Amino acid sequence: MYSQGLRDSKAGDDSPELLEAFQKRIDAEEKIEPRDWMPQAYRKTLIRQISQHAHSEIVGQLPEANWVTRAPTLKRKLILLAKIQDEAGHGLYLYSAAETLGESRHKMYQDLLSGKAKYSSIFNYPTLNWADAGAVGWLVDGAAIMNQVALCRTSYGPYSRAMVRICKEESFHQRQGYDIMIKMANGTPEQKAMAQDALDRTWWPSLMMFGPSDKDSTHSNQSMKWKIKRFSNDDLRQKFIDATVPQAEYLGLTIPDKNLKYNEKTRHYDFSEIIWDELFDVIKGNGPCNQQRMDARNKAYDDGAWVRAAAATYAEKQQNNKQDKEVA
Ligand code: BYC
Repeated sequence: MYSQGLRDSKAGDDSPELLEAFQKRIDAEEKIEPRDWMPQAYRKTLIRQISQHAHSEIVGQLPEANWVTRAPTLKRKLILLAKIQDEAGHGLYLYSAAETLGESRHKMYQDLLSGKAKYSSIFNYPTLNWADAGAVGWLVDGAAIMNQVALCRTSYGPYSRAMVRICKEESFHQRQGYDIMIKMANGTPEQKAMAQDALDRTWWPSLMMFGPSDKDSTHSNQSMKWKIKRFSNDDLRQKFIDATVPQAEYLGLTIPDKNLKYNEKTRHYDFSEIIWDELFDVIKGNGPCNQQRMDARNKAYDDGAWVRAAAATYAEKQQNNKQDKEVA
């Protein structure tokens, strides 16, 4: 943990002057840096959001990992491996960004493993056919980019800087997914049916990635005031739908929503009500793959115990050698 000299209030004693000065900095679009004064609730909200984001990147490797051994060509396998490796990197940048707020990586990770911390609902759905690897890249990474491009302008400096690099990589991920979809949609009738099936199953869960509707979002108001979030959940969801419908049309695939229709007046697509009970159920741990995902993360952690022990022993030896040299 490399954050030192944290400066914020004790619970409840944020003075109005400090809060006002802080809000002025936010309104002036100044970035807040790790050693700056910040309200305790701002710090807490960031630790919550950034650590959940990091967990999503780490757990998000699992659905695609399902296809590494069965990717149809060596080239597809290499691309998929590179993408999954990028997701691990994103998780690490994000844990580092959260550490600058004074939270230890160990604590964040334990919260994931115990089921206390959330991660994105989307990763609790299975990837059943090869076209799912395409749909994940196209829709899941596509939704992620829509949300993350906005986060490049988030008010907390380390988070916004991490997002710039992450977005560059996510845009490659989205394109590789769409490239798989193009191939499948223009392939044999069976391949096109697989692409349609993947879209049918991934569409609604990808819309749920943006979170509950604005009226049910507990954190949005305050997070928007602090410019942690730059757009509301519903606004980003709408942007994503507007951008994605023409892409589905180009593929010759049908988005599974009978009410999806361009509205000339609003210049946006109208769409059906999302089944919110499904989102809340998955968040509570009752999605199709929640248990499988948690078991996989816990097993990886347990299997890696010897690596952590070896690394700690090596670090200790290095430290002792350094001290010996200093004494000599
Ligand atoms: N799933 O008040 P709200 C990726 C929770 S990974 C689960 O609107 P907020 C990728 C929410 O946490 C990209 N939980 O919250 C990786 C809150 O619970 P708590 C992941 C959800 O924070 C590998 C409660 O519901 N992206 O790209 O203002 C392969 C109330 O919600 C969800 C990020 O993490 C959900 N879908 O807004 C491929 C982006 N939605 O904490 C791709 C960063 C809501 O009170 N995060 N909840 O217990 C954000 O932008 C915001 O946190 C959210 C939610 C928009 C997700």
